[in-house]
Amino acid sequence: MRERSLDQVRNELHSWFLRAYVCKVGYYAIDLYSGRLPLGDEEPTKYPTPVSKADLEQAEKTAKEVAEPLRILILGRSNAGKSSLINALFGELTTSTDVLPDTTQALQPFTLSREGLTQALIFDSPGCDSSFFDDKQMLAAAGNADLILWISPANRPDRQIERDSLNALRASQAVRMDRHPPPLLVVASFIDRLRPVNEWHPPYDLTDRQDIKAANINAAVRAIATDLAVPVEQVIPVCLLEGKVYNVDDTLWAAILNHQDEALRVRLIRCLDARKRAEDWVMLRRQMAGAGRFLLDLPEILGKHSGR
Ligand SMILES: Nc1nc2c(ncn2[C@@H]2O[C@H](COP(=O)(O)OP(=O)(O)OP(=O)(O)O)[C@@H](O)[C@H]2O)c(=O)[nH]1
Ligand SMILES: [Mg+2]
Repeated sequence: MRERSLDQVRNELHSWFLRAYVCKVGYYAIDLYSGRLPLGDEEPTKYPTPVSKADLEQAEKTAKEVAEPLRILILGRSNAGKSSLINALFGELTTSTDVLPDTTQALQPFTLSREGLTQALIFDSPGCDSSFFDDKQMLAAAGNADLILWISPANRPDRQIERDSLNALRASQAVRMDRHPPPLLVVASFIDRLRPVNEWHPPYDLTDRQDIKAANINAAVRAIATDLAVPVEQVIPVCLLEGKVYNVDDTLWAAILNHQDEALRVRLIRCLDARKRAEDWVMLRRQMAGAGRFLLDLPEILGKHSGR
């Protein structure tokens, strides 16, 4: 009798494991051969992911049902002009800036709606060299970003801190084979502080070698591109000082829009990943429920067989 009961349990377990196994294999086979196409019919960006939903609530203080926003992350060292860039993009005072470092002490989302740009969440951040923002926090924020704007002050040639942070960022992106790294634009701020310091007569033609200020801006852009290992055309020189803002609404904005398609692809893969995680949880829950039901039924099954 005991042997027969054990046989029965073994058979039940065997078929349960087999079912779970077929389920899992089927799931990953679809995932693999469909090139990570969504398993459902719905557009994966139609609703915000849980992380964006929380950020939208923080930014808007209301819970609206909107599509997944494009997530733009501003990074850079302390006092680089990260918050000033937010204000320049919004055209009004949106976040605090100060000559003292560590003015921004936490990641702060803002909703950004501009013509030509998909509804976006733009994140101000503390400096990458600040005690308020360690590498882990920076990498987590970058892992959820579709476009990164790295602010580098043109008048500070000591860029090792920035290079180290960017290297950490690139290393973390390199190991994520399932994700596409977000495009990175470098915004060279403080160009008004380049020599001759007292001269400020924009617009500047960077190809004009006779103009010392323009030549110095050009040299700083090239130095930043080399120091941070980015293509020179991805470095945009700007001035972000309130009242003196230069090159943001035209050149920087055009560069952001130029990278929008790539950023939207990053958003799609990010949403597919979020959906897959959610589906994994649903499947795990289902399997746990199935296993629970089987274990609950087990005494009855055993009783039936022992009574036979
Ligand atoms: N001259 C000049 N000043 C700038 C420029 N960008 C920012 N500033 C000034 O630099 C100071 C620091 O700017 P923030 O925007 O607060 O810099 P941040 O990167 O947000 O700094 P933290 O939040 O402390 O990390 C402020 O006083 C700004 O007005 C610029 O392009 N030129
Ligand atoms: Mg700030």
